[in-house]
Amino acid sequence: MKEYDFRQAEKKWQKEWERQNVFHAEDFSKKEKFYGLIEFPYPSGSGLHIGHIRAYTPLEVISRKKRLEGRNVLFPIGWDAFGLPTENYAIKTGIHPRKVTDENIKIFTEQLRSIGYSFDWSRELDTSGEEYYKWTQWIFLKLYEKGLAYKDHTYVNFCPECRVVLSNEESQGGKCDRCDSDVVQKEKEVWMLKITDYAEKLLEGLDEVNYIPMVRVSQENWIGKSAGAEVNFKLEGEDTNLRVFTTRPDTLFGATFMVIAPEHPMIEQFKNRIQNLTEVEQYREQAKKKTEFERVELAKEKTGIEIKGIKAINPVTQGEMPIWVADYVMMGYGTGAIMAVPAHDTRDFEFATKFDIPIVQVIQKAGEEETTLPFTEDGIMIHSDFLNGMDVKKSKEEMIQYLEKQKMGTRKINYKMKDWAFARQRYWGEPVPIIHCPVCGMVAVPEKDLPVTLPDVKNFKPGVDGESPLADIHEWVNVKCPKCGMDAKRETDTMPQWAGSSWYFLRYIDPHNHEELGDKKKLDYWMNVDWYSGGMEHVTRHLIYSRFWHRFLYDIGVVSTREPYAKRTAHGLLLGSDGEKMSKSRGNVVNPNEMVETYGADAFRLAMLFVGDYENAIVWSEDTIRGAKRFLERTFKLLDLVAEGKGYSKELEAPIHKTIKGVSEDLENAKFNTAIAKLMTLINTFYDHKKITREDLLTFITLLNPIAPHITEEMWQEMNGKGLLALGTWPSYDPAKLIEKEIEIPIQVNGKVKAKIVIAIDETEESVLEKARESLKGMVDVKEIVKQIYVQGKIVNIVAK
Ligand code: ANZ
Ligand code: ZN
Repeated sequence: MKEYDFRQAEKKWQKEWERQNVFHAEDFSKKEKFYGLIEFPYPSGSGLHIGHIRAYTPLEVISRKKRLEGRNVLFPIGWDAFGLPTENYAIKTGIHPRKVTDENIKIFTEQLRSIGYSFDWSRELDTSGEEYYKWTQWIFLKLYEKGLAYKDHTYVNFCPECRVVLSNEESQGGKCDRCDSDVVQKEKEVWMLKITDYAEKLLEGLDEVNYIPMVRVSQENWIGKSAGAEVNFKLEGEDTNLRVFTTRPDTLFGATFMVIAPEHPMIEQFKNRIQNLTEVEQYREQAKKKTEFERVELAKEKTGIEIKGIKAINPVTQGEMPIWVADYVMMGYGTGAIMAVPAHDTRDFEFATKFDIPIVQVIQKAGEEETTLPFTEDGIMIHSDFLNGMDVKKSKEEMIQYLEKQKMGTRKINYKMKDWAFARQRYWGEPVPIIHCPVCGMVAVPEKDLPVTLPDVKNFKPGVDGESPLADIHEWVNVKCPKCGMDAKRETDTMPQWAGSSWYFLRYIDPHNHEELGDKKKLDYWMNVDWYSGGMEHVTRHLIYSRFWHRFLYDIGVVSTREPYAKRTAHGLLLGSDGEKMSKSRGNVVNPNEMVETYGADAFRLAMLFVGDYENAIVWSEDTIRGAKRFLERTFKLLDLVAEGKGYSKELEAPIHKTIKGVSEDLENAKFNTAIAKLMTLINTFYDHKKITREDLLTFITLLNPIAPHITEEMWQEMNGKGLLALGTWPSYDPAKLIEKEIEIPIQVNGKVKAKIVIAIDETEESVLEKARESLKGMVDVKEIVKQIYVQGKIVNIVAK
C-alpha cells in the first residue's frame, strides 16, 4: 500500500501544471469562454492572510470545474499595489515603496502558488507598474476631456492622522478607513469625478446583471435615488427665494418652519439683516467640528439657532415661517435647506417639540379618529385645501403639478451619491496627468507623453497642510506647457487607490498591450466577467466605481458591454475559532503557510469550503482541517479497493450518477460544503462495497479534483489516467440511472453478518425475509429461527438457536 506524501506531491504537480501551461487562457478559442474574477489582493507587508484563501478558493473551484467542462477559462491574478500602508511603511523606514511592493509581491506569489490556485500567471498585472498606470492615466484624461474630471473647491473629508483627503466611501461612520481616526472637514481644491452624472445609468444597469440581492440593494442605497420636488419659499421683504428639496411636497400645508444648513450661503447673503449674526456664526463654527456622521445621527439631541430678523412665506398657506439653522441639515444634499413638517417627520418633530414651534397635522391615519404624531405613514390628507381626502401618493403628484403651474417649484430627482473626490496628496499613487500653465490654465498631458511616471524621492512624507511630497521635487514639477511652451507646473495630486482597481478586469484581457488599454476584439471576446466573487466590504465603493468607469468606457466606445460583471456574489466573513474577527491582538489569527505545511494545500482548500456556507460568516476550526486531511487519506486508500471490472460497478452506478448530479449543481450554486458532503457519502458507499472499478474511482476523483487538485492528480497518475486530470473531462450523469433499483443488504444472525442478499428497492418484507432465510439454509449454526426483523432497505436481523 502506497502512502500519499502531500509535501512532495503538491510541489510536483504545481510545477507540472506550470510546465504544461495548463491554466493558460486562450484568446479567441473556439471553446465557450468563462471569465472568473476575484478581488485582487493588496500586497501588504504581512503577507497572505487566511481571509484571502476564504475569498479565492470558491471561484478557484468553479474555474477548475469549468475547464473540465470544456470551457476556455480566464482566471487571472494581479496586484492592487498602490496605497497607504506601503507608503506609511516607506515613510517610517525610508525604503522606497517600489522596493517594498516588489518584495511583498514576491511573498504573495509564492504563497498563492503554494495553494495550487489555477491562475493564468502570464496575465499577472500590477497597478503600480508604469505599463499599467499609463492606462489609468489615459482613462483619467478621457474623463477630463468629457468634463467628468474637474477640480473643485469644496469641503473634503480629511484625516489629520494620515494627512490625506478621503472620499465619502473611505470615511464612512466619520472614521478614517485606514487608521480609524476621526475625520474632519477641510476646505480644499481637489480633483473630483462626476460620478453623479452616471447615477441613473448605474441604477438602471442593475437590471441587466445578476447580483445577489444584498449586493444589489447596497448599490441602490449607495446611489440613493429620491424623487420629489424643489420648492421656492419667498423671503419676506426680499426678491429672493429660499429653495428646498422635499420628497414630501404633499405635506406643504403642514410646513411650519424652515431649516438651513450651517454652511448655507444665505447667512452670508443676509448678514446685514440677521439680528443675531454672532450667535449664528458661533453655531456654524461648532458644526464644523462635527463629522457628517455625527450630524445625521438620528438619535442625537437636536440643536439649532433661530435666525432673527428674516422670515419665509409658505407658498400655499401664505403663513409666516421662522428660519432656523441646524446641523441636521447638510449642505451637500439637495439645496442645503428644508421645509420642516413636524407633524410628519421624526427629526422635525423632535426639533419643533424642543424649540416650541407650531405643529400642524395634514395627514390622518385612514379610518381612525386619533393619529399619534409624528405620523410618517400613508394616510388621508386633511387641512390641505385642494389635497383634502387624497392619499399621499396622489397628493404628491397633485402638489407637484400645482407648484409647476404656479411656477413655485419643479419636479426633482436627487441622488445621495456625491461626486467622487479623486485625489490624494501622497506619493505612492498615479500622478494626475495635468499641467498647470499660467497662460493656458489646466492642460492635459498629451497622450504620447504618458505615462507620467513617479520621480524618485527621498522623503515620502506629505507636507503638514496636506501637500503631496511630489510638490518638493522641482525637477519633476517644473515643465514646459505642452500647448504654449511656457514654464508651467505639473499637478502634484495623485489618484486614490480605487483608480487602479476600477478597470483591472479589462487589463487582464490584454495585459501586455503597449498601444491600447486593450485590443477591442479581445475585450469583446472575454467580456463580461461571468462571475465576480468578492467580499461584502467592496459592494459599495469598488463596485460602483468600477461600474462607473466601465460604463464610461462603453460610452466612449472602448468596450462593448454596458456592465462589467454579469454575476456578483459575496462570500461571508471568516472568523477566528473563538467566533471573533481575526486580529493579532486577539491572537486568533491563522497563518496560511502553517496550514499548508502541516496539512497540505488540498486539505486547506477542502476545509475552507467545508467549514461553512459560502455566503455566511464562518468560524475557522482546526478540527475541520484535520478532518479534511483524514478524508483525503481515505480517498488515497481507495486505490487499494480497485478491482477488475469494466464501467461502473453495477451496485454503485446509481449512487455515482446521483453524486455527479448533486456535486455539479451544488458547485454551480456555490454550495461547496454540501458538494463535499456528497463526496463523503460516496466514499463511504465505496468502502461499504469493498471493491470498486477503475471507472468508479476515476469519476470520484474527477469530481473531487477542483477542490483537491493535487491528490487527485497523483491518483490519476497512479491509475495511468491519460494526460493530466487538470485537463480531464467533467463526468456527466444519466437521469435514468439516478434511481437505485436494486440494493444489497446484509443478513445478520445473532449480531454477526452471515450473508448478503440483493433485493429490489421496493421489495416486500415478506419476500425479503424469504430470501434471507434462503440465504442461511444449510448453515450449521442456524438451527431454529426465533425472531426476524427487516429494517427497510438496510438490514435483516435474525435471532436464531
Ligand atoms: C419635507 C418633509 C416632510 C420631508 C416629511 C420628509 C418628511 P431623502 O429620502 O433622504 O431624499 N432633506 C432634504 N434635504 C436635506 C438636507 N440637505 N439635509 C437633511 N435633510 C434634508 O429625504 C429627503 C427629505 O429629507 C426631504 O423631504 C427633506 O425633508 C429632508 F413629512 O421635506 B422632507
Ligand atoms: Zn500654456
